[in-house]
Amino acid sequence: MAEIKAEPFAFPVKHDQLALIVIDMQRDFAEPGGFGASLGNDVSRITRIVPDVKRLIQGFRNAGLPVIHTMECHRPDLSDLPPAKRDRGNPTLRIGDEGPMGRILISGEPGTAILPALAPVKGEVVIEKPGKGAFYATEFGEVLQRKGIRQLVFAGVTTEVCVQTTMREANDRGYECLLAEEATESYFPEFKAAAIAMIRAQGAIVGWTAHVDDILESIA
Ligand code: C5J
Repeated sequence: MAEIKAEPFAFPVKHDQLALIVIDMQRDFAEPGGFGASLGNDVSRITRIVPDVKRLIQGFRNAGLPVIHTMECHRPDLSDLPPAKRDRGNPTLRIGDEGPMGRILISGEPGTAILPALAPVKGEVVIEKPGKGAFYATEFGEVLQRKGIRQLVFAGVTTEVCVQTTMREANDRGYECLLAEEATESYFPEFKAAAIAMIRAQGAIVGWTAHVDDILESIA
């Protein structure tokens, strides 16, 4: 059985069932003027992981393995945005408001797009999700089933919100999940560290974590 060096123990990889899931690498979370910045966050933390996310994506593409992207966003009429989500916190710009990159986290707006360096290529699935998890109110589960995918390598942002939520949803549905440590980030370094520790605690209770180099080596 092929393995990826991982924590808390080796990940038993089945390459014919493996996909990379890139969570929400959107301008709204990574650039000044977007949603992340409107909440008072230092978005430069997010842009720093772009090179590692990029080489992970490239490795999967080179190996002919699926890359699936997600985007957190809402319909222009806000019909999929619960008031509880819109009104949460005290941002300078709320979801749906007009900002310097268009309407915040609205499908089709410039700021909602995936960062150009990580843009999907022809044939790659992009899941638009109104929640933090990728399974809620989307076709994500059906896409995975249709493609015969059972093992998910995760990259993207933020570690403790949309990445961890999706990993937990996937874990409950029977998927084996592996988080690429250098290819995920939080606005809060202590939250990233805690999420990594939680995921792999108690014998990989939510999943495994591994270094990007070790993942790439296994699919080369
Ligand atoms: C957040 C996300 N943090 N993609 N979204 O609101 O993690």
